[in-house]
Amino acid sequence: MKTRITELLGIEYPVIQGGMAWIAEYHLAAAVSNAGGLGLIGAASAPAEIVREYVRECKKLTDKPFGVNIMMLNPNAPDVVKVVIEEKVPVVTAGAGVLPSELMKALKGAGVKVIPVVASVAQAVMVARAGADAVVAEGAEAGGHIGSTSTMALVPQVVDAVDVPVIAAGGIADGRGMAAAFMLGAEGVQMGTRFVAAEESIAHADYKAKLVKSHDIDSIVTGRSTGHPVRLIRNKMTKEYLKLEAEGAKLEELEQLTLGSLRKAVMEGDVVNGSVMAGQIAGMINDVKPCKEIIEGIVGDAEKLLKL
Ligand code: TUI
Repeated sequence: MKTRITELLGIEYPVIQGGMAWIAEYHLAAAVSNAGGLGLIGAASAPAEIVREYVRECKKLTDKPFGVNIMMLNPNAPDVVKVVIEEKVPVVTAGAGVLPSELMKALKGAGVKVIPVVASVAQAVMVARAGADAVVAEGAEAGGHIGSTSTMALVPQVVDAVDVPVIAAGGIADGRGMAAAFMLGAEGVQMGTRFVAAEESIAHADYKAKLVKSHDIDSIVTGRSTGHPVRLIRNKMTKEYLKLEAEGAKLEELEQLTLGSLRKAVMEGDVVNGSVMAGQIAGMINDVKPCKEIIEGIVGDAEKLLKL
C-alpha cells in the first residue's frame, strides 16, 4: 500500500506503532519495522543515555527505518533530541505537549523527519507551520494521555486544515478501522493497544491477558481535573484515583497513587494496583500474535475494503 506516509518514511505499509511508555522498547520497535511498518522506541521519561542504548539495540535487530517518540512532559526532552540526532534516527514523533520550535529546527536541520502527535486542529496547524513532515491526529479513544475530540471527528478536520499527510490514531485495531481512517482522509494509521498485545511486546503476560479479557466499556479516564487525562482499563487503582479526584484531592496525593504504576503493570503484571493504559478498542483484541501477522492482516483487510 503506497501513500505519502510510506514514501516519506521509506516503509512498506502505512502502519505506525505508538510510542508507548515502558512498552515501546526496542524489541517491539524492531519487530514492527521488520514487518514493514514503522516501529517506535518510546523515550517516555527515560534518561537520554538509556534511549541511546535502546536505539543501538534496535539497530542490531533491524536494518529498516524506525523512530523515537519523545514525550514532551519529560524535562529531558532536549537531551533526547540530541541523542536522536547523534544516533541518526530517521524519524521522531512527539506528543503529550508541543515540540518547541527550537527542537523542531534542530531535528529538521539534522534531516530527521518530525511527526508531532496532535489532539486538535489548532495544534496541527501550528506544527505544520513550524515544519512538521506529517501529523498523527490522535482521538480520545486512544489509551494513555489523551485530548477530548474523537478520532471520527478529529481526523477529517485535521485533514482539511493541513497540507501534510495525516496519520489517524485512537480506536484503530483492524482492517475496518484502517479503511475507515483512510475514508476520512488519513494516509496512515498509528496503533498502540493492538501492539501491546503483540508477541514481541515486553508487556507482562498478565497485562496482555487483561486486554484480551476486556470489553468495550472497560476503559475509563482519570486525571480530568488535573489537566492530564489518561485512559486506562478500570481496576482497583482507577477506582481509588477517581474517588480521590471526586473528593478534590491534591495533585501530589493523586500522583502518589500513580507513581510508578505503569511500570508496575507493564513489568510486574500487577493489573490490580497498576496503570493498565489501553484504548477503547481493547475490547476487540482477542489474541496475542506476532507483529507481522497483525500488520499483514490489517493491511490486507483494509485493502480489500478500500478496493485497492
Ligand atoms: O502522549 C500521548 N500518550 C501518552 S503519554 C503517556 S505518559 C503520561 N502518563 C501519565 C500522565 C501523562 C503522561 C501516556 N500516554 N499521546 C499523544 C498525545 N499528545 N495525546 C494528547 C497529546 C497532546 C496533548 C496536549 C499534544 C499536545 C498538547 O498540547 C498541550 C498544549 O500545551 O497545547
